[in-house]
Amino acid sequence: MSEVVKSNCHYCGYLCGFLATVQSTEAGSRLIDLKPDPSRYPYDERIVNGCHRWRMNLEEIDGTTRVNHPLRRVGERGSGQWQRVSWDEALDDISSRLEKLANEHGPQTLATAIGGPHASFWPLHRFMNLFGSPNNMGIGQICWNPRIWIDALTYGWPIEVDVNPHHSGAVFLWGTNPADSDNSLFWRTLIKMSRDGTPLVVIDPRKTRTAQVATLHLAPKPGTDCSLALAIIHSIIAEDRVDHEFVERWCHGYDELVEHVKPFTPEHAERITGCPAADIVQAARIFSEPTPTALLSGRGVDQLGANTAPTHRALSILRAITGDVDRPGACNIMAMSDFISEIDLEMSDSLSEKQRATQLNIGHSALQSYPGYQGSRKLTERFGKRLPMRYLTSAHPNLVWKAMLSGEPYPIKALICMAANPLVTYADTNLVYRALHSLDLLVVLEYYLTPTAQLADYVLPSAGAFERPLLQAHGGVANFCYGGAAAVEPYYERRTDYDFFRGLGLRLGQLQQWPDETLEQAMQRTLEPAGVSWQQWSEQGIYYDTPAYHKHERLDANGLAQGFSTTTGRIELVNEYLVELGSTRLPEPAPLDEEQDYPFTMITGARIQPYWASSYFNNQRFRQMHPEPTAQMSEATLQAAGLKDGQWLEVSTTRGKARFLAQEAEMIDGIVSVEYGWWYPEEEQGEPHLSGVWRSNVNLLTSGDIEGCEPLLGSWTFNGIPCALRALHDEG
Ligand SMILES: Nc1nc2c(c(=O)[nH]1)N[C@H]1C(S)=C(S)[C@@H](COP(=O)(O)OP(=O)(O)OC[C@H]3O[C@@H](n4cnc5c(=O)[nH]c(N)nc54)[C@H](O)[C@@H]3O)O[C@H]1N2
Ligand SMILES: Nc1nc2c(c(=O)[nH]1)N[C@H]1C(S)=C(S)[C@@H](COP(=O)(O)OP(=O)(O)OC[C@H]3O[C@@H](n4cnc5c(=O)[nH]c(N)nc54)[C@H](O)[C@@H]3O)O[C@H]1N2
Ligand code: SF4
Ligand SMILES: [Mo]
Repeated sequence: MSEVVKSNCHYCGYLCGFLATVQSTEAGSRLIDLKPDPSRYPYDERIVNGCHRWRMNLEEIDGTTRVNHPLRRVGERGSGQWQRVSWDEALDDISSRLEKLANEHGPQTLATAIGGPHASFWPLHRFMNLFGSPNNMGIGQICWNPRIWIDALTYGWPIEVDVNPHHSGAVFLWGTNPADSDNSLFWRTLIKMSRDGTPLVVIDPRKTRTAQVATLHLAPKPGTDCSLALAIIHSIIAEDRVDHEFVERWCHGYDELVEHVKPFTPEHAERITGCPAADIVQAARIFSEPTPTALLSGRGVDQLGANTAPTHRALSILRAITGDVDRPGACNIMAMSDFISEIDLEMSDSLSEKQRATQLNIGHSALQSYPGYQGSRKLTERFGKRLPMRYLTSAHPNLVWKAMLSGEPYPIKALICMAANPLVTYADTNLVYRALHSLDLLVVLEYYLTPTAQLADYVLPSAGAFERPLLQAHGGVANFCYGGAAAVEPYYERRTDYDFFRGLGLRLGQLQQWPDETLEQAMQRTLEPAGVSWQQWSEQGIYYDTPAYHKHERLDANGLAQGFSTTTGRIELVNEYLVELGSTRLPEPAPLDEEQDYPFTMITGARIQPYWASSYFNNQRFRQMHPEPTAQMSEATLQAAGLKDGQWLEVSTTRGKARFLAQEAEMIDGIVSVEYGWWYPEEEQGEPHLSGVWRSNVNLLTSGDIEGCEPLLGSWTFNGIPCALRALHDEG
């Protein structure tokens, strides 16, 4: 007997809807066919046709390379020898060991590590809040958080960039390459807009596929973006193309800004960034046309170490002085959700002040911390809004790894890793490796035996797409969520990550706080306040409220305009709250990293298809499409380094070395763009090989040392790292 169920792919954050044919068998329900579902958000025929990944679902759900049973380490850590155990045995043992460690060292001795936006992380955060540990670490400091924080403090709440063919007069893409990082309609919309004559400006050191369709491409030296943005602001002011009416009424600190940007002339920026002054002026003119301009930034800006926050501040000012805030075709200040939002799901208010004060970031990231959060909450709460707390206050990975190794300022003895592969994706693989080895308890929730999982005490099998319901809610800062129901029960002994944290919680006295037996029930409860039933929602695949614009003009009960929920009630060009936290009044570029003997500059992790971070390297078809890890550079750089296109080379930094295949590409000279995520799932597991993690893993070359991180957010540098290049004469 078979039936058709509406469910979702989850091989990227887009969560396309599919019609899943499910057959009942003696072994349980089985997924036997998938068809794109035109009835549900975000269906687009061209997306699924162009997508390399979704057909993998049918092969992978029954995959023998997946982790299918709870595994306990036998033998030395990393020996690659496992014993199958039951979930109850695993949960009983893990919970009693955690209890013992907490009694000895305090609950903060347990850390968690999370990854990119694959999963619902709130069950992990809820567990940690109730357990009493503030020490969740992630990659937020270099992905998403910088933009969310700076926009929230400049405009009072995060924005959604509104690239809209009907309204946008121009589009700026700054350090983002949707041609390769986004399977969605967004990229196709951009191509169409650019064909229809909407000016598209791309700011990227590489001539990416996105840059190839641009009207104007500015290729700055990595990390010089703040100077570039300040020069664009300078030029807009100098040519008197500011939206004076908007600025006078709604912005704070404009006169100071005018003084501040005086030295940042286009000619000055040309010397620093390498972009021609005439192009900078042209970019300023395009940006400041009276029609709305949509400006979207990406990881090129988030991963600039000390320059991350200043650059974001300059970009947020750019939107403000041209009136491109909460305006259709530019951006929308988002709403708090009608359904239960992240902050309440994660139960952040249950973590005591005393425990918050132990978080490993205090004194190092003034904003990305509990005190930083509390100050911002006073501002957003005036408009009844609360940002998610756990992710935006996360512990700093570098301090957590070092606490594992040194016991300072206190010991970190246990780590739970969920939907993350820190040995490959976090900065400084050697440090991460030594830290993982020092642990008393390492638990990894995974689909695969990743290099990180190979070092674990327990690897627990997670339920994936079609085996679990999905509800994605834009990190708790917007009033929309999308996803759908599971199609089948999890195969083998896989369980949802929710089940794991609930199972642990119930064993550790969190009896009241996990009322829902299943993830689906928890999601039904999440939707209740919005007045939609689970059936209704999963049928449609989305809950959505039409965004309102120009909300600052709304009148309150006293007839006063609402303004923005910042310290001054205006858009803060001079950011009073950041000043309170010890930052400069206006954005100032930080010096770039330089190292003697490392004459080239490395950027890392530019997205490639068909891979995703450290995932899908097990797919043989993909490996044929893109067989080797590359280091791209211009013809002149190849020559300067004594390399040939297609030759293996060694890239080295002060941290280490790794090998890549040289590939000629159009980009500025002196820069090398190195792929990230590489390991070899087909190769030998366990120590010392760990499926080839030591060969071409770019994070062997990166550093997250706290001393070099940005002081508000703790962002480290993945783009703009001094490196050396050396030809290799073997096969790699
Ligand atoms: N040098 C350098 N490093 C980078 C970057 C860079 O540009 N340069 N980019 C950074 C960025 S932006 C990000 S987001 C990170 C990504 O880093 P990660 O998130 O660590 O990497 P992924 O490979 O995406 O995912 C890790 C694992 O999650 C598992 N997984 C997927 N879904 C689930 C789930 O629902 N439950 C569980 N339990 N497991 C699941 C996958 O099998 C995979 O092994 O990398 C960061 N690292
Ligand atoms: N195929 C694929 N898609 C993905 C992912 C994946 O791993 N694979 N990862 C997902 C994740 S986790 C994320 S966060 C998003 C990221 O999405 P994007 O932000 O679009 O990611 P990137 O392709 O890394 O784009 C960053 C661009 O910044 C440029 N850049 C590097 N240094 C600088 C600099 O100093 N200044 C400027 N202006 N630009 C610079 C790089 O050349 C690169 O083209 O993609 C998501 N989509
Ligand atoms: S774009 Fe492809 S991988 Fe992403 S959800 Fe849709 S079908 Fe899956
Ligand atoms: Mo990311």
